Amino acid sequence: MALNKNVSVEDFPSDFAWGAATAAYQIEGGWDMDGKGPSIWDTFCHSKGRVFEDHTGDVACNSYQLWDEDLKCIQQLGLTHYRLSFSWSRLLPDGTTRFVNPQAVAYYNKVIDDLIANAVMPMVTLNHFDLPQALQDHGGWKSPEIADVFDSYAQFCFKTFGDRVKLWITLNEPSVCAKLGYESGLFAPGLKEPGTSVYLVGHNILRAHARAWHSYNSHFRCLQGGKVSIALNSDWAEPLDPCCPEDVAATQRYMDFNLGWFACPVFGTGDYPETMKARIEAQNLELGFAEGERLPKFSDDEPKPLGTADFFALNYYTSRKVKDATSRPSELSFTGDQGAEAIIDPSWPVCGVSWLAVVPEGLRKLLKYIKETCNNPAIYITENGFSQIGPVEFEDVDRCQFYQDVLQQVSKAITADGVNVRGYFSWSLLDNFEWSDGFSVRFGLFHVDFSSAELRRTMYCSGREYAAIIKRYRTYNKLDN
Ligand code: GBH
Repeated sequence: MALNKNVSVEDFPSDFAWGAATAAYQIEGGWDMDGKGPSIWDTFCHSKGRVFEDHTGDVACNSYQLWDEDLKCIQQLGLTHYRLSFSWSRLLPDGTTRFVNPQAVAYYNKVIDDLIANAVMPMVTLNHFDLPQALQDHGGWKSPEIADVFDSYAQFCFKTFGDRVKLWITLNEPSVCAKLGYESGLFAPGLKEPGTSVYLVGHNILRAHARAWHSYNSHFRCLQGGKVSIALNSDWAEPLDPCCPEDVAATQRYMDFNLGWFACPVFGTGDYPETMKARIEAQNLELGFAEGERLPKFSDDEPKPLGTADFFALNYYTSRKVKDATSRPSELSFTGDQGAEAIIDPSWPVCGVSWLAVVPEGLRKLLKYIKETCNNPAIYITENGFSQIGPVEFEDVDRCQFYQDVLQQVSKAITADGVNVRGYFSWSLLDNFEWSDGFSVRFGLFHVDFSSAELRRTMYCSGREYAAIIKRYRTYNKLDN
């Protein structure tokens, strides 16, 4: 089947970021090498029955020792930007600045210097799910002290790497961290405390992020001139029955409970969405909680989250149809509070994992929604991708078509909807450790042969496709001469 090639590279601004993304625990391996402390994902994977076939990130793509191979992949794609995350417990083994691991500093210095020597801008996420275990032992994201500890870690990173790193993401996907880590327990630390911890965790993440942004703003921005944000993931949602007012309201609640939970405090009103506060209050009454319980309030005695992002960092994967669920018996859970059921439209193709319905046009609609509800921010799409499962297909035509389609949607958002999209990062550079799915799900532009000792990287057809788009863009903008 011939590909429908439709990306018009001339629609993208001449300083657009063409990137790919990874995360430390998913690629690095070297889980206890050179003085690294354990993270909650080390603990989680080492206890049986948590992850698909008990896979672990002990070795993963071994990027800790094979960074040179990753760099070759980045060069082959012609990326202008690379998004990576630091392993907090590699840099600070017990999570605090009491002890700094010099070998970790040397490793990330080399990565950053090599990127810059190749004219690739690093975008660094300070923490992508892998909280130091030592901090989990003190309550992790449930502990109010975590905001200060994170701030110290962030300041240490700004001080050490900020002369060269100009794009920072404090934390990745707070809603996933809170919901999967503390509500469903599918991700580390694996706690199942539905309807309660999820809001406390979300709150402390916002507090931690706000502190780090303020630290950057007061002590580093002037000298280093970089930008700081937090990566928020969101589905795009539409009512199952657009003529049913309850479904329409439920759809707004779904957006508010997922995106608005973090976007409203940072980009909007400075507080949680009204729909969220109202539903949780109503449920509190029904379930015998006191007024104001469960969803914390922002205190006047510390930095507020409003305005603490220099751009919008969006991770988009999929879309949902939404149906009202408020008439169901009250249940103590995040979904119960949300009062909305999310459904995959049967006409949408699903790639690899069951949650990933492929809806490229949802990205364009979501970008427009963010423009309209978040004050027209500069937006980097910090993750977006397509997975494969089962026998490896090097000629991954569906993924090739996906990148064509999704980038066409981004170009329409820019040209037709006037959204200020500044960059696009494919998830992911490499096949890697896909959290609770282990190595069974492959998101890479490069295949990694996990059965070979060398962990050989081989470009998929979709990698060539993405490289060709970037090449056309570079030629059009005369970036290579
Ligand atoms: C991203 O999250 C992560 O940032 C990245 O590390 C990851 O590799 C990538 O997705 C691909 O998965 O098991 O039914 O409860 C995207 C948001 C949230 C989507 C969790 C999948 C699990 C659904 N993800 N969700 S379920």
